[in-house]
Amino acid sequence: MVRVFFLLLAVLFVLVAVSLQSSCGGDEEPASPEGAAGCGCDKLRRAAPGAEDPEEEKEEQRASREPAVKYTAAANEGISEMVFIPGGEFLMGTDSPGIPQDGEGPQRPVHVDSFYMDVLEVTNQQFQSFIRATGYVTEAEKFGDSFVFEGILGEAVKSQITQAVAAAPWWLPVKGANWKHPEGQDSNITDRLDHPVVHVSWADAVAFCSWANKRLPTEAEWEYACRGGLKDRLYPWGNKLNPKGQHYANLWQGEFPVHNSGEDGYVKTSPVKSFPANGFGLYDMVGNVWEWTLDWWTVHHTTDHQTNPTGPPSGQDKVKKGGSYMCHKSYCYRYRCAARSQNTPDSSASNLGFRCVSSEKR
Ligand SMILES: [Ca+2]
Ligand SMILES: [Ca+2]
Repeated sequence: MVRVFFLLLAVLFVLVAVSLQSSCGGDEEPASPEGAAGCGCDKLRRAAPGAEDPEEEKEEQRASREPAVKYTAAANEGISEMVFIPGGEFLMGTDSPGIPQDGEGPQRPVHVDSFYMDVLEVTNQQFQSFIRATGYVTEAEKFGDSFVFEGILGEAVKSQITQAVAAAPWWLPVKGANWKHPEGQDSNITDRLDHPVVHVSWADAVAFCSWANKRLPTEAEWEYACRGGLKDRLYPWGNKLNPKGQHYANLWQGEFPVHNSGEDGYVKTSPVKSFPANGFGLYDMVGNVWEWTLDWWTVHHTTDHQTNPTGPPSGQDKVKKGGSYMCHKSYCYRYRCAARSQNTPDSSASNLGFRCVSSEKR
């Protein structure tokens, strides 16, 4: 049925009205780690009116340095458990990049100060508390749509869609899709309050963390935390994807994008904490949903030793880390700590979420 849908898609007028390129999509590339470079992860991009407006760009750049929206943090006490991440030195990136074009290398010495990090990806329940307390309206709600992976959509919704992302046709802009209606108006989060929130833009994530008196992690903090105290390993738990035949993250098993066997138990998002924590006690650092970071995107990195790096001062895209339930080695080998991808800050999708950090205990 999915193949039939792709055939239909091929004859449909493909508009790239919103080229939001979130996560791991597959790619027209062959099934090899190198092929993962073209997963279309960076194609999800809203063709926002006025995107060329230099004033708007400046505004976005200012927003990268300070929370876009500040809220009182009343009523959010204990909203999410945090764990202490002891600061230290680590090797960021890799000299054996799975996807060199993503700027995974070179490996470089970095120091990060101690901080606290949410143990879990921010859940629907937590995001719902934020919305109820503040009346915040997400960007996807303002735009009126968001990107949903076609493999998790019902036929009725799919039949009404006449657009797709040219470079990644499995991404469909779905009317009415947002954090509380993940697959469009007919869906809801009632039975997945303990799943990570999705369809949140970078600004939405910043707004939530600000409300909780927290902030997004820098890419360096995120990667340091991902490694869980291990040195130069691929994954938060080591170098083997499935030690002793066990799954350690919610990823994609099967042939992307046509068949997800769900061998790890989930074909979509999973409840947070469904897989083992890493050495720092953090869950789902790789897989489940991509996680926004504070940094602007660049693929050029200095090899000089850095302390608490925060990325370039400006840019067009924000860095996201960790891969998602859509990641498979053949198309999106991005569920490694050194892996990275990017999206425009206003992008949102059915596999992109976040977690917050704080320099002080919350
Ligand atoms: Ca899975
Ligand atoms: Ca994750």
